[in-house]
Amino acid sequence: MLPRPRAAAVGLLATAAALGTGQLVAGVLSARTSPLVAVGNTVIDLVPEPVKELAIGLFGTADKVVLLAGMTLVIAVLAVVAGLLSRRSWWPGAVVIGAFGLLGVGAVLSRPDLGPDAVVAPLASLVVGVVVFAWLHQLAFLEPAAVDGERRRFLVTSALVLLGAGAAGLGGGFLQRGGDAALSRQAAAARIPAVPIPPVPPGADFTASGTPTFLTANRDFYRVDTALVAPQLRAEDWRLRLHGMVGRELVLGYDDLLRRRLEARPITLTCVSNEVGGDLISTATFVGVPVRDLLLEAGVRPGAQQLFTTSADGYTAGTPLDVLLEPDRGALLAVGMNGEPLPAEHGFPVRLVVPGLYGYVSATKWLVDAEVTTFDRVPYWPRRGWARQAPVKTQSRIDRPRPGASVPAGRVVVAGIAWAQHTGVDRVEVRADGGAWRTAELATDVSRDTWRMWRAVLDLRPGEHVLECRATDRAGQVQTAQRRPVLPDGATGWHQVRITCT
Ligand SMILES: Nc1nc2c(c(=O)[nH]1)N[C@H]1C(S)=C(S)[C@@H](COP(=O)(O)O)O[C@H]1N2
Ligand SMILES: [Mo]
Repeated sequence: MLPRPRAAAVGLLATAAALGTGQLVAGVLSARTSPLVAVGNTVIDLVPEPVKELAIGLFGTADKVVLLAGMTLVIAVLAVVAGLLSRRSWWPGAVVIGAFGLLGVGAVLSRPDLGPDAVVAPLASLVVGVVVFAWLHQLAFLEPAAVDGERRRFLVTSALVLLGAGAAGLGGGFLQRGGDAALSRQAAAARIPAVPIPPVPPGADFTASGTPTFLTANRDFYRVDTALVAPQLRAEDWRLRLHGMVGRELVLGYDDLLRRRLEARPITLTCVSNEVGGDLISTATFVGVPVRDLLLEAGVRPGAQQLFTTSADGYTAGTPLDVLLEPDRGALLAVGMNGEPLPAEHGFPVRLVVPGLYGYVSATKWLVDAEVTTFDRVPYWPRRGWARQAPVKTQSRIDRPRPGASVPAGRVVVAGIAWAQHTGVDRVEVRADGGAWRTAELATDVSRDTWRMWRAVLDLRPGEHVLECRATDRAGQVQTAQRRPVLPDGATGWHQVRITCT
């Protein structure tokens, strides 16, 4: 019988070799065919809604790292189990690893965005996993006569397998991060015509008092999507078909877009999964082609209700056409973000942005198809219980003092953000301990499509206090106190922050 540590090592090493191979082959072919990524993406699509919500609520933009770490742990445990099952003979473990490989093949085949040729990476992974397992297993048995030499041979081979797997995995990961896509993005920077970008007026934020900056740097911009790795597209290959209930179908390449009238607009994007007080909200200046121009050119036929958009990875969203066709809505097919081509994580080469609607009904990244259709076609999130219509709710958040902070009693500066995209923020009020509301000072107004910073000074006695804020939008709607969860169309309620004054 194999000693336990040796059996476990055989399982772990064979699995590492399998995963490394999968990553490498997928790096050469396409990142999304990596069995690891495909299984992860399948997990994302299959986990029940409450779990997903919890994950986004707990980990926010780090949810992907957490998922990958969890998967690694599960895989490592199964690899050890495979090894331990094979203490006598090689085949039980090989069967476990093979079954595991089949899971990868199945995951890749079930992806809506991948064809049958995508099985190459998971198949290579499966074969390497089983072969390496059988081979290491054979080496792992020690001939009593030649114990030392055999042990060294097993250790050296193991080390080489580990090195090879690591190199393949890293190399694959590097390739997957998109050599070609990254080059294409660099080239795009020079091709996007200079559009006059409205400067952010002085006084648009209160960063000195603890609010975010008015524009969010691209690397700090919140990220929410169902893609474990961002699709790596080249602008040169990009095509968008605008079709369905239209008079004339349009097929557009990246350069066709760039030749059109481009607009630059500061827009605050918000995720419907943003809890009261949450940080799934950011602002950028987007540059792109007005969606309305394209819809008018294609000619929307009577009876059409939504623009059903599909991303390169199969994700879908439905945006109400009456919103997109409003003369002053300002929806864009965006190519630029804060003076750069869209980053890969934010949809390079082209995404949709629509002021005033939560991202899941309006902000399709890696956009490749747009169909004018009725509400009969149900997109990704509404199929999972989320609303079809999702205007952003008037909300506000306290950024300073932080929850649990201890501050000197007396004059306490309270600062934060408020948003009511496409309506605009008219007023923000703050209070302590359920007392009288105090009207906050508002930062310079930039646009009704962006957030607005605010601050106020409260006079607080020593002891514990609960701070609350509420916004009023320009339609006169006061942010409701009623606490509602994010599902199905966005959280409501007042943000409360507990602090201690000393
Ligand atoms: N292709 C694709 N586009 C997508 C999503 C997605 O999962 N896939 N998520 C949407 C959601 S829920 C939000 S809130 C916004 C977030 O955009 P960001 O990641 O650029 O902040 O993208 C939207 N566009
Ligand atoms: Mo979202």
